[in-house]
Amino acid sequence: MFPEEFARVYRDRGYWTGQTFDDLLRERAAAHGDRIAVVDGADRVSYAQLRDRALRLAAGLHGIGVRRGDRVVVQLPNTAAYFDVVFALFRLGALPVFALPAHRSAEIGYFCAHTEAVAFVTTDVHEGFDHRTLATAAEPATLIVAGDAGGHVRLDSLYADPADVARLPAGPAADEVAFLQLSGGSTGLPKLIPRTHDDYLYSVRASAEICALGPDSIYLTALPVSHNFTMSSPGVLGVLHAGGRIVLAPRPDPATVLPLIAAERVTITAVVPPLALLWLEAVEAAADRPDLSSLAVLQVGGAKLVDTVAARIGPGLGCRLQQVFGMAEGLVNYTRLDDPDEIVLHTQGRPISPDDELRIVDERDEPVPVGEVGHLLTRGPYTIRGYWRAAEHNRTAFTADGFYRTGDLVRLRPDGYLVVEGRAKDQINRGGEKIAAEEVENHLLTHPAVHDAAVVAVPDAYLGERSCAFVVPRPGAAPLTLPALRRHMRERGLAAYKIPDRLQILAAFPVTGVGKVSRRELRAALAATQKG
Ligand code: AMP
Ligand code: DBH
Repeated sequence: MFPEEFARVYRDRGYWTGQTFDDLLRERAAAHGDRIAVVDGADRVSYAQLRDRALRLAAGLHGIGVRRGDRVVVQLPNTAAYFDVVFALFRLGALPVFALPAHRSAEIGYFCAHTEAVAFVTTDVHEGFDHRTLATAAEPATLIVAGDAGGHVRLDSLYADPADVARLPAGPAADEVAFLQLSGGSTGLPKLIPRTHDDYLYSVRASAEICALGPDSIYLTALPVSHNFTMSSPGVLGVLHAGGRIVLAPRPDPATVLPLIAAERVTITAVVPPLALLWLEAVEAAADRPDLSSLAVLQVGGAKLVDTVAARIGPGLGCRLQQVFGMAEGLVNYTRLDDPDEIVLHTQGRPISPDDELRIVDERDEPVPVGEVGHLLTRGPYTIRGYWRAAEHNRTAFTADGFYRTGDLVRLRPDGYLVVEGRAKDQINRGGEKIAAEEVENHLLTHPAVHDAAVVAVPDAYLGERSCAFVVPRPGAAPLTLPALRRHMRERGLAAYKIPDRLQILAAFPVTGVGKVSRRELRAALAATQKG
């Protein structure tokens, strides 16, 4: 994972403490067992109960053969069961692979196959989709279902007796990989991100401090709980570290979330920019202004927040805005709670750690002058040195000396704050949901009427960006329509957010000069036709 000379420094400086996720929960349950850790509707789980549930589930999972080092794909909505499952796996040293509720058979099948998962934990029916239908895609992984299992293994049946807990083998060490997080990616197949207990918990502890979390903090989980932002910036793990309370929202729409903030006296929550705008507009339009007096901080991240919306958040919601620019690969930047408005409204923050190293470089990896836009490269105590089982991709995704190429174009201000100016990677950022152009193109190419395809971002007033598929039809094929193409993608089991929003038919792709155009140049040329 990390070269030994770096690991030594990160330990010496107190970043890596040797604490595992299991240690964290044990310590918190001992310190404030009776306090409520998780609120999921009527279900209110104390720290002691969470610890007990996780251990009994660990024993049950061990009983069906889940072992230290095994991978288990986890796809759960924002429910208390999520915490039981991940802390059970952490106790065993089995690695959760964090799928999103939006993922379908294409993604789940790939995650299970690529990680050789022994089990796939999901729910019964969520937002109208029957997740049990993913069983075939997940095979040979055992399907474990929270809720009505329909003949598969019922999660509820796996909570073993306390006696079995006592017989559990020793758990993992803190320098081992704890889980695999997803990358938004820019390649044909999604990449998986191995995070260790040591490195991740450092980012969690430091984030909790930056965000001033304490035992009185009440964090609303509006985004999917397994998203890296929600998990760790400071997210649900930051709250557990601080001894605070997590309130789970089943979905992030204003009608669900605003009453929950009022009823549970939520103090902090995290959203992507389109949600911030949606909440703002709902509050401004409400005849009866919802009581948001408890809300101290709204974190916004995942995609660039435009200045005009940033300026409306404080006055409109009566809370402090915090911009968060992070990535599941590691580096997370925050504006600080006591920063002046000029910084909070116009920058995407500065790194967590004094040992986060940033390089802003040009196309030849040469540093650009301070204040100029360049590619952001980073290395540090909680940034990965390579994707999981992706040796070839890692040769280009990282520099020879271990810096991660973020693919983001940024400007570093003299005061150390970053401004995100754009992106060099082949990705669409659809309101915080990342889409790899090549992955979608590969699916488009399976349609019999598609000769060639390129997927690019087009500007969108609400989401920031949407995706547009440029398609060159196969000669003689029946005319292509967007609904037909979208149906084809759905039938292939692709997550809905990756399915192109728009379709543009072209007789041929533009050719610049002689010879073959690179896919990158092609996407850039097509995107340019969409501006303005
Ligand atoms: P991922 O690597 O899939 O975790 O996605 C992280 C990427 O999301 C970053 O590299 C950025 O491209 C984008 N991102 C996250 N937060 C922000 C932000 N506050 N402003 C602009 N882009 C962001
Ligand atoms: O977009 C992200 O991946 C992201 C945004 C904010 C992230 O991973 C994070 C904070 O930790």
